[in-house]
Amino acid sequence: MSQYDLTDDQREIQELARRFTADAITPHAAEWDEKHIFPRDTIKSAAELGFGAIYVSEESGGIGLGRLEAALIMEAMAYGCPSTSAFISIHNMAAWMIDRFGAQAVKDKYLPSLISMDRLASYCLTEAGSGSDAAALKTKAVRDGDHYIVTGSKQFISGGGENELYVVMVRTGEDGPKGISCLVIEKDMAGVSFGANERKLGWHSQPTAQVNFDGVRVPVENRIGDEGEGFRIAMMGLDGGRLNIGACSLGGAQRCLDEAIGYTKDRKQFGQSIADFQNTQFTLADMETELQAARTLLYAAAVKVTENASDKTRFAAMAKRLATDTGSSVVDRALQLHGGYGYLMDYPVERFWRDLRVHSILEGTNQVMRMIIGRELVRQ
Ligand code: FAD
Ligand code: 2MC
Repeated sequence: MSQYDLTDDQREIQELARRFTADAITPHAAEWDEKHIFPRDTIKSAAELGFGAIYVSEESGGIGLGRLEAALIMEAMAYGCPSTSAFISIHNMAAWMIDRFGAQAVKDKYLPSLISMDRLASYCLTEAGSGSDAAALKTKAVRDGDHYIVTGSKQFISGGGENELYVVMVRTGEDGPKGISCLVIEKDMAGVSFGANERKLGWHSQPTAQVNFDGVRVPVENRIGDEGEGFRIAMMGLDGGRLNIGACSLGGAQRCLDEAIGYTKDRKQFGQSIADFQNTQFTLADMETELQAARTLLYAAAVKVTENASDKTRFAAMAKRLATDTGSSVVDRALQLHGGYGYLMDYPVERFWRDLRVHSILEGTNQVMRMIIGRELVRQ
């Protein structure tokens, strides 16, 4: 076994996720997209394979895998539907934050239902006035005895209005990152409300909505980590989330590369398969090469996050940047190779083109990724 190859266990988990995707995701993804169906039952069935708690510890009831295994699962599921795969990734990020930083009481309260995906979790950092500058968030949590009173609003929340639990970054102290804490807030707590489901270019299989808090009383025991630790916890969650979003781009792009190979072999123009044109083969060659390069970096970054390497954040940012940009570029070329048919909803490529576009924006824009990478380079 080569140093750079997957282990047998990793191949097994990849195969499991691929089979699940082929059976439960791929046949339905176009309909979910077209009709804006949120596939709650399919998501729940992913939990039966442990995919609701991929890197929640075994001690807490998760399957305790590493970030490379998580990336393999996300990549495999994105081959069918990047939007649904990414949704499951966000749930995993929230569950991991509770497991890694929560006290036993909050873990006992929430983890079992998150692991089984009877309850689904959102991650709430962004606000209308603070997207890239996340540490400027204003949602306020004021202590009142055994509770916090939470007031404010979160923007663009994946799963907003649908999910039962919200892992929310709130301000409990001073301005800036050190005044931020992390609370678990339930959908049914008094004072929680939701904006309309956003109308989006892609990611149609999942809702995105504003989440509003109007004097919501949240027990202090729902805090994850200490007061003032919320920003660091949020960023550590995103180290893994960014890998997964990158993996979703890789899976989606791989699907489109495979579609493009099949299509160009079948389609004839000028009396021959368009796959026989050198331009087609060169285009396919570049797509494959760039995809493999991005995948290699992403898998290396995933190992660094698992091992808590000192440069893990930079590697996760580099991997997210490269995988999402490469993914979109590969899908765009696949669409071009389909000619006019690539633009039609009769073929899957246009859906992947729309779904992957947002991966360069969310979980930190690719400009923010460059900022994280560049800052560290000049600091060294
Ligand atoms: P801005 O921060 O206003 O950025 C606008 C532009 O300015 C971008 O191109 C950006 O790169 C650039 N820019 C900003 N600062 C700099 C800088 N310093 N240097 C160079 N360029 C800069 N958030 C959550 O918390 N939870 C979710 O579940 C969630 N889900 C989402 C789902 C969808 C479909 C979308 C679209 C967004 C979601 N988000 C979520 C929010 C997402 O993380 C933000 O949209 C993203 O971080 C960018 O913030 P912004 O939209 O406010 O853009
Ligand atoms: N791990 C651990 N600690 C971290 C960290 C990480 N990955 N990143 C930052 N920190 C710490 C950092 O060390 C510092 O602590 P200290 O002062 O003790 O050293 C503290 O957090 C503040 O960090 P910075 O000084 O880097 O904060 P700054 O405000 O300058 O910039 C930036 C942070 C821009 C990197 C951050 O705001 C960011 O990532 N912005 C993008 C926002 C984002 O990704 N949003 C995604 C929302 S979720 C989503 O889209 C979904 C679909 C779910």
